[in-house]
Amino acid sequence: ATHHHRSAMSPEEFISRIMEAEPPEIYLMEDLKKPFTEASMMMSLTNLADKELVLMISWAKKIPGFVELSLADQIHLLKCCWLEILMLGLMWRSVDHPGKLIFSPDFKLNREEGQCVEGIMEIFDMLLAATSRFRELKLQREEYVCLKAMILLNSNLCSSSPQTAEELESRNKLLRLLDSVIDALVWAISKLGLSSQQQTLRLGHLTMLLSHIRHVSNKGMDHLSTMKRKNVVLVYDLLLEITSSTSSSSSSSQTAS
Ligand code: AOE
Repeated sequence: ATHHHRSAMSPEEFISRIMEAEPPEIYLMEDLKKPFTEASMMMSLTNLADKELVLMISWAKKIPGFVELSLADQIHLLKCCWLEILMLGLMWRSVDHPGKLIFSPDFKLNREEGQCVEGIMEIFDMLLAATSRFRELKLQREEYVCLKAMILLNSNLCSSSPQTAEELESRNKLLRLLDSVIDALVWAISKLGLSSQQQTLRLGHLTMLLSHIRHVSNKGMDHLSTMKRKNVVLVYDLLLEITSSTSSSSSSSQTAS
Protein backbone atom coordinates (compact mmCIF):
# COMPACT_ATOMS: atom_id res chain seq x y z
CA ALA A 1 0.00 0.00 0.00
CA THR A 2 2.92 2.35 0.62
CA HIS A 3 4.45 1.77 -2.78
CA HIS A 4 5.29 5.17 -4.25
CA HIS A 5 5.17 6.00 -7.91
CA ARG A 6 8.82 6.34 -8.81
CA SER A 7 9.78 9.45 -10.67
CA ALA A 8 10.45 8.92 -14.36
CA MET A 9 14.04 10.03 -13.91
CA SER A 10 16.87 7.52 -13.70
CA PRO A 11 19.55 7.99 -11.01
CA GLU A 12 21.99 8.82 -13.79
CA GLU A 13 19.74 11.56 -15.12
CA PHE A 14 19.05 12.86 -11.62
CA ILE A 15 22.77 13.18 -10.91
CA SER A 16 23.46 14.93 -14.18
CA ARG A 17 20.68 17.42 -13.36
CA ILE A 18 22.13 18.20 -9.94
CA MET A 19 25.64 18.37 -11.38
CA GLU A 20 24.37 21.02 -13.80
CA ALA A 21 22.73 22.86 -10.91
CA GLU A 22 26.10 23.37 -9.20
CA PRO A 23 26.74 27.05 -8.54
CA PRO A 24 29.77 28.69 -10.18
CA GLU A 25 32.91 29.53 -8.21
CA ILE A 26 32.55 32.74 -6.29
CA TYR A 27 35.33 35.26 -5.92
CA LEU A 28 35.30 37.59 -2.97
CA MET A 29 37.01 40.33 -5.02
CA GLU A 30 38.22 42.28 -2.03
CA ASP A 31 41.61 43.52 -1.06
CA LEU A 32 42.15 41.33 1.96
CA LYS A 33 44.08 43.57 4.26
CA LYS A 34 46.24 41.28 6.30
CA PRO A 35 46.66 40.95 9.17
CA PHE A 36 42.94 40.48 9.69
CA THR A 37 41.07 42.03 12.54
CA GLU A 38 38.00 40.42 14.06
CA ALA A 39 35.80 42.90 12.22
CA SER A 40 37.53 42.61 8.85
CA MET A 41 37.56 38.81 8.85
CA MET A 42 33.90 38.59 9.86
CA MET A 43 33.06 41.18 7.22
CA SER A 44 34.78 39.19 4.49
CA LEU A 45 33.14 35.94 5.62
CA THR A 46 29.74 37.61 5.70
CA ASN A 47 30.18 39.16 2.25
CA LEU A 48 31.12 35.77 0.87
CA ALA A 49 28.20 33.99 2.55
CA ASP A 50 25.85 36.65 1.27
CA LYS A 51 26.86 35.99 -2.34
CA GLU A 52 26.76 32.24 -1.82
CA LEU A 53 23.26 32.31 -0.33
CA VAL A 54 21.85 34.07 -3.39
CA LEU A 55 23.35 31.33 -5.57
CA MET A 56 22.14 28.66 -3.15
CA ILE A 57 18.54 29.65 -3.77
CA SER A 58 18.93 29.27 -7.55
CA TRP A 59 20.77 25.99 -6.95
CA ALA A 60 17.91 24.60 -4.86
CA LYS A 61 15.37 25.57 -7.48
CA LYS A 62 17.28 23.54 -10.05
CA ILE A 63 17.03 20.34 -8.02
CA PRO A 64 14.40 18.31 -9.87
CA GLY A 65 11.14 18.49 -7.92
CA PHE A 66 12.19 21.16 -5.41
CA VAL A 67 9.99 23.91 -6.82
CA GLU A 68 7.02 21.53 -6.84
CA LEU A 69 7.15 21.47 -3.04
CA SER A 70 4.98 23.98 -1.21
CA LEU A 71 6.56 27.40 -0.88
CA ALA A 72 6.46 26.99 2.90
CA ASP A 73 8.47 23.76 2.64
CA GLN A 74 10.96 25.31 0.21
CA ILE A 75 11.59 28.17 2.59
CA HIS A 76 11.69 26.00 5.68
CA LEU A 77 14.19 23.59 4.12
CA LEU A 78 16.56 26.38 3.10
CA LYS A 79 16.21 28.10 6.46
CA CYS A 80 17.13 24.90 8.31
CA CYS A 81 20.19 23.90 6.33
CA TRP A 82 21.87 26.93 4.74
CA LEU A 83 24.93 26.79 6.99
CA GLU A 84 25.32 23.02 6.54
CA ILE A 85 25.21 23.51 2.77
CA LEU A 86 27.79 26.30 2.94
CA MET A 87 29.98 24.13 5.15
CA LEU A 88 29.81 21.07 2.88
CA GLY A 89 30.74 23.31 -0.06
CA LEU A 90 33.67 24.69 1.92
CA MET A 91 34.83 21.16 2.75
CA TRP A 92 34.61 20.17 -0.91
CA ARG A 93 36.69 23.17 -2.01
CA SER A 94 39.23 22.45 0.74
CA VAL A 95 39.51 18.70 0.34
CA ASP A 96 42.80 18.81 -1.60
CA HIS A 97 44.38 21.46 0.66
CA PRO A 98 45.16 19.85 4.04
CA GLY A 99 45.15 22.38 6.89
CA LYS A 100 43.52 25.12 4.82
CA LEU A 101 39.96 26.35 4.45
CA ILE A 102 39.33 27.50 0.89
CA PHE A 103 36.43 29.91 1.44
CA SER A 104 36.95 31.10 -2.13
CA PRO A 105 39.82 31.01 -4.63
CA ASP A 106 40.86 34.45 -3.38
CA PHE A 107 40.09 33.89 0.31
CA LYS A 108 41.96 31.00 1.92
CA LEU A 109 42.55 30.68 5.65
CA ASN A 110 44.54 28.34 7.84
CA ARG A 111 43.53 27.62 11.42
CA GLU A 112 46.06 30.05 12.92
CA GLU A 113 44.48 32.93 11.06
CA GLY A 114 41.34 32.17 13.05
CA GLN A 115 43.10 33.51 16.14
CA CYS A 116 41.79 37.03 15.57
CA VAL A 117 38.13 36.05 15.88
CA GLU A 118 37.06 34.88 19.30
CA GLY A 119 35.80 31.30 19.19
CA ILE A 120 36.36 30.76 15.49
CA MET A 121 39.37 28.44 15.74
CA GLU A 122 37.24 25.80 17.40
CA ILE A 123 34.86 25.90 14.41
CA PHE A 124 37.78 25.90 11.95
CA ASP A 125 39.17 22.77 13.63
CA MET A 126 35.84 20.96 13.30
CA LEU A 127 35.60 22.02 9.64
CA LEU A 128 39.16 20.85 9.00
CA ALA A 129 38.52 17.53 10.74
CA ALA A 130 35.43 16.77 8.67
CA THR A 131 37.33 17.83 5.54
CA SER A 132 40.11 15.35 6.39
CA ARG A 133 37.51 12.63 6.71
CA PHE A 134 36.23 13.38 3.19
CA ARG A 135 39.85 13.32 1.98
CA GLU A 136 40.39 9.87 3.53
CA LEU A 137 37.23 8.67 1.84
CA LYS A 138 38.31 10.23 -1.48
CA LEU A 139 34.93 11.89 -1.90
CA GLN A 140 33.87 12.03 -5.57
CA ARG A 141 32.08 14.98 -7.17
CA GLU A 142 28.97 12.88 -7.93
CA GLU A 143 28.78 11.82 -4.30
CA TYR A 144 29.32 15.39 -3.12
CA VAL A 145 26.38 16.77 -5.12
CA CYS A 146 24.13 13.99 -3.82
CA LEU A 147 25.12 14.66 -0.22
CA LYS A 148 24.40 18.36 -0.65
CA ALA A 149 20.93 17.67 -2.06
CA MET A 150 20.39 15.20 0.79
CA ILE A 151 21.20 17.84 3.40
CA LEU A 152 18.65 20.18 1.85
CA LEU A 153 15.86 17.62 1.55
CA ASN A 154 16.51 15.96 4.92
CA SER A 155 16.86 19.13 6.99
CA ASN A 156 13.19 19.59 7.71
CA LEU A 157 11.95 16.05 7.93
CA CYS A 158 11.38 15.62 11.62
CA SER A 159 9.70 18.93 12.37
CA SER A 160 5.97 19.66 12.53
CA SER A 161 3.72 16.97 11.11
CA PRO A 162 1.58 18.05 8.17
CA GLN A 163 -1.96 19.22 8.95
CA THR A 164 -3.62 20.25 5.71
CA ALA A 165 -4.00 18.21 2.53
CA GLU A 166 -1.59 20.53 0.77
CA GLU A 167 1.04 20.07 3.48
CA LEU A 168 0.59 16.33 3.25
CA GLU A 169 1.05 16.35 -0.50
CA SER A 170 4.20 18.43 -0.25
CA ARG A 171 5.50 16.11 2.44
CA ASN A 172 4.94 13.07 0.22
CA LYS A 173 6.69 14.78 -2.68
CA LEU A 174 9.59 15.52 -0.35
CA LEU A 175 9.86 11.87 0.69
CA ARG A 176 9.85 10.73 -2.96
CA LEU A 177 12.52 13.30 -3.71
CA LEU A 178 14.65 11.93 -0.88
CA ASP A 179 14.23 8.44 -2.36
CA SER A 180 15.56 9.77 -5.67
CA VAL A 181 18.61 11.31 -4.03
CA ILE A 182 19.37 8.14 -2.11
CA ASP A 183 19.06 6.13 -5.34
CA ALA A 184 21.37 8.64 -7.02
CA LEU A 185 24.00 8.32 -4.27
CA VAL A 186 23.79 4.52 -4.35
CA TRP A 187 24.22 4.67 -8.13
CA ALA A 188 27.22 7.01 -7.84
CA ILE A 189 28.86 4.64 -5.36
CA SER A 190 28.15 1.65 -7.58
CA LYS A 191 30.24 3.28 -10.34
CA LEU A 192 33.41 3.12 -8.25
CA GLY A 193 34.16 -0.56 -8.79
CA LEU A 194 33.90 -1.64 -5.15
CA SER A 195 32.62 -4.94 -3.81
CA SER A 196 29.01 -4.78 -2.70
CA GLN A 197 30.15 -5.01 0.93
CA GLN A 198 32.46 -2.01 0.39
CA GLN A 199 29.67 -0.09 -1.37
CA THR A 200 27.39 -0.56 1.60
CA LEU A 201 30.10 0.58 4.01
CA ARG A 202 30.85 3.64 1.89
CA LEU A 203 27.18 4.63 1.87
CA GLY A 204 27.18 4.32 5.64
CA HIS A 205 30.35 6.35 6.12
CA LEU A 206 29.24 9.14 3.79
CA THR A 207 25.79 9.50 5.32
CA MET A 208 27.18 9.36 8.85
CA LEU A 209 29.36 12.35 8.00
CA LEU A 210 26.16 14.34 7.57
CA SER A 211 25.51 14.15 11.29
CA HIS A 212 28.94 15.69 11.91
CA ILE A 213 28.12 18.48 9.49
CA ARG A 214 24.84 19.14 11.33
CA HIS A 215 26.83 19.27 14.57
CA VAL A 216 29.41 21.73 13.20
CA SER A 217 26.62 23.82 11.74
CA ASN A 218 24.90 24.04 15.13
CA LYS A 219 28.19 25.11 16.70
CA GLY A 220 28.68 27.63 13.89
CA MET A 221 25.19 29.03 14.51
CA ASP A 222 25.98 29.47 18.21
CA HIS A 223 29.19 31.20 17.26
CA LEU A 224 27.43 33.47 14.78
CA SER A 225 24.86 34.51 17.35
CA THR A 226 27.57 35.47 19.84
CA MET A 227 29.17 37.50 17.05
CA LYS A 228 25.81 39.13 16.29
CA ARG A 229 25.46 40.15 19.91
CA LYS A 230 28.76 41.95 19.45
CA ASN A 231 27.31 43.52 16.27
CA VAL A 232 29.96 42.02 14.06
CA VAL A 233 27.70 40.28 11.57
CA LEU A 234 25.11 41.84 9.34
CA VAL A 235 22.09 39.73 8.56
CA TYR A 236 20.20 40.04 5.32
CA ASP A 237 16.74 38.69 4.69
CA LEU A 238 17.47 36.53 1.72
CA LEU A 239 14.11 34.85 1.75
CA LEU A 240 12.86 37.61 -0.48
CA GLU A 241 14.97 35.95 -3.16
CA ILE A 242 12.82 32.87 -2.96
CA THR A 243 9.46 34.56 -2.69
CA SER A 244 10.06 37.15 -5.39
CA SER A 245 10.86 34.70 -8.16
CA THR A 246 8.79 31.57 -7.58
CA SER A 247 6.22 31.02 -10.29
CA SER A 248 4.26 28.19 -8.73
CA SER A 249 2.60 30.07 -5.89
CA SER A 250 -0.23 32.55 -5.82
CA SER A 251 0.67 33.91 -2.39
CA SER A 252 4.15 35.12 -3.02
CA SER A 253 4.22 38.16 -0.80
CA GLN A 254 3.01 36.73 2.48
CA THR A 255 6.45 36.01 3.89
CA ALA A 256 7.96 39.43 3.32
CA SER A 257 8.82 40.66 6.78
C1 AOE B 1 31.10 28.43 5.82
C2 AOE B 1 31.14 28.22 4.47
C3 AOE B 1 31.15 29.29 3.62
O1 AOE B 1 31.19 29.07 2.31
C4 AOE B 1 31.10 30.58 4.11
C5 AOE B 1 31.08 30.79 5.49
C6 AOE B 1 31.11 32.18 5.98
C7 AOE B 1 30.75 32.36 7.45
C8 AOE B 1 31.43 31.25 8.28
C9 AOE B 1 30.95 29.87 7.84
C10 AOE B 1 31.08 29.69 6.36
C11 AOE B 1 31.65 28.79 8.65
C12 AOE B 1 31.40 28.96 10.16
C13 AOE B 1 31.84 30.33 10.60
C14 AOE B 1 31.16 31.39 9.77
C15 AOE B 1 31.56 32.68 10.44
C16 AOE B 1 31.62 32.30 11.95
C17 AOE B 1 31.41 30.80 11.99
C18 AOE B 1 33.36 30.38 10.56
O2 AOE B 1 32.09 30.21 13.04
C19 AOE B 1 29.27 32.41 7.64
C20 AOE B 1 28.82 33.82 7.53
C21 AOE B 1 27.36 33.87 7.73
C22 AOE B 1 26.88 35.23 7.61
C23 AOE B 1 25.45 35.31 8.01
C24 AOE B 1 24.58 35.55 6.85
C25 AOE B 1 23.16 35.62 7.28
C26 AOE B 1 22.40 34.44 6.76
C27 AOE B 1 20.95 34.53 7.05
C28 AOE B 1 20.27 33.40 6.37
C29 AOE B 1 18.83 33.49 6.62
O3 AOE B 1 18.40 34.34 7.33
N1 AOE B 1 18.02 32.63 6.01
C30 AOE B 1 16.65 32.72 6.33
C31 AOE B 1 18.44 31.54 5.12
C32 AOE B 1 18.47 31.90 3.68
C33 AOE B 1 18.51 30.66 2.84
C34 AOE B 1 19.26 30.78 1.58
